[in-house]
Amino acid sequence: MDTASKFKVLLNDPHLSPELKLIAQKVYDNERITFDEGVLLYEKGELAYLGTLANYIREKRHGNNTYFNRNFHIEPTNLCVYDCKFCSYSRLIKQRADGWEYTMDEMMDIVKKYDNEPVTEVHIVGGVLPQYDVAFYSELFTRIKKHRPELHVKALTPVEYHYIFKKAKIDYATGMKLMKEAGLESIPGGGAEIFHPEIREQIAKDKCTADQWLDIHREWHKLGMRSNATMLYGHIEKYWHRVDHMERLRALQDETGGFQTFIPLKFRNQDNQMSHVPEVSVVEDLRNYAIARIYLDNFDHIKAYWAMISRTTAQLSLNFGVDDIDGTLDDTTKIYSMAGAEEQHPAMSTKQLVELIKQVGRHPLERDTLYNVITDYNDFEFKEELKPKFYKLPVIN
Ligand code: V47
Ligand code: SF4
Repeated sequence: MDTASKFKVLLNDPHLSPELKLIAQKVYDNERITFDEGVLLYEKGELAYLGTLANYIREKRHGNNTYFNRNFHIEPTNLCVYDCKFCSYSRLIKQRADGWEYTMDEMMDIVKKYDNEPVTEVHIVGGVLPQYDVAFYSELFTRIKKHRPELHVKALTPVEYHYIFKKAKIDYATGMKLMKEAGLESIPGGGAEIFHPEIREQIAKDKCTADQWLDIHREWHKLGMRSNATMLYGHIEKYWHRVDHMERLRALQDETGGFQTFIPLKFRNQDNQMSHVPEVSVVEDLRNYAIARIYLDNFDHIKAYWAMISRTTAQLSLNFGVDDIDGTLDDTTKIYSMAGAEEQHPAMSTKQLVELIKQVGRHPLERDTLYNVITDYNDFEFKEELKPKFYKLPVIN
């Protein structure tokens, strides 16, 4: 049965409660759901029901298309002046010897190691330290673009921007303009966590507030630029905090249209100050993807970060609203493996990722950061297995 027929069966299901039927009808009619309806979906929506709604939206927007891009990460440091309770980095500032703090040249060495690799994006994000200031990052972006002009620089979050602009005594609009002039091309979705102060003050005290996070994205969008948004879910927040989070994003997206992708990030509890908080189930992960797809009606893409949730959950997510998988990775991303991600050395070759997508009947497309399609892998013949590479990174003591 195709997705639209499944939807019709659901609309005629005599066992479905009137409230859930009303929401289903709204989705069918392409109408926006309210805050209270979002909470109701979390409280009452069963997996199969949510999957039918989310998959309907997903296939209406993207058919079977499933996007991925080839990027690499630079984490400038794993030390941080902030003390987010969920973060494996925050405790390290007290044991500075266990950390790394890359110099500009060391970061450029990482970029150069990918010179002959078909990557299209560098994703730069890590801890916050005073030596990484406006001048440092401006020079880094400029040097990367000079070295490899076609490499898209997706870097830093409002957490870093708020910190460095405050130190430089410049406002967000001026700061983001300077970053753009230096070579920054988009902003990743990190640092959002949970916006509501009731939760934010407990898990991410002192770093930028929700309004500051949103203001920095707003200023960036005003420059005609794009960014992503995340939500760290499945810890001490209640369902309505998740809806509040998505509501704030949906409102800003109505205003600017600058967000490309929403990435729900599952809280992992290893080696951080919230290790006593249990992790949520895979069913909850899938329900959460589905509700995000339904609630964020003005976001084009919902992305699953496979290294964090396992390959199998990533495959399942493609039936629960997700149309984008991040990504072919090497082992340069430490923040998740340190927090207990499924994959301690997240690495997947393009061929493996393409197979993973095809196994569940979807159509793999390599995209660039702005979702221009680079290669259609549906009928692509791989001549040789491109093995993921493990690069040894310099360790700074
Ligand atoms: O903001 C930290 C999260 C984020 C944990 O934009 C944790 O394309 C779970 O934002 N359990 C940074 N999550 C990563 C990020 C991201 C990732 C992939 C793609 C994109 C994109 C953005 O990592 C942080 C925080 O929410 N994080 N610790 C943890 N224990
Ligand atoms: Fe620092 Fe980010 Fe970790 Fe918070 S989540 S401690 S801001 S690296």
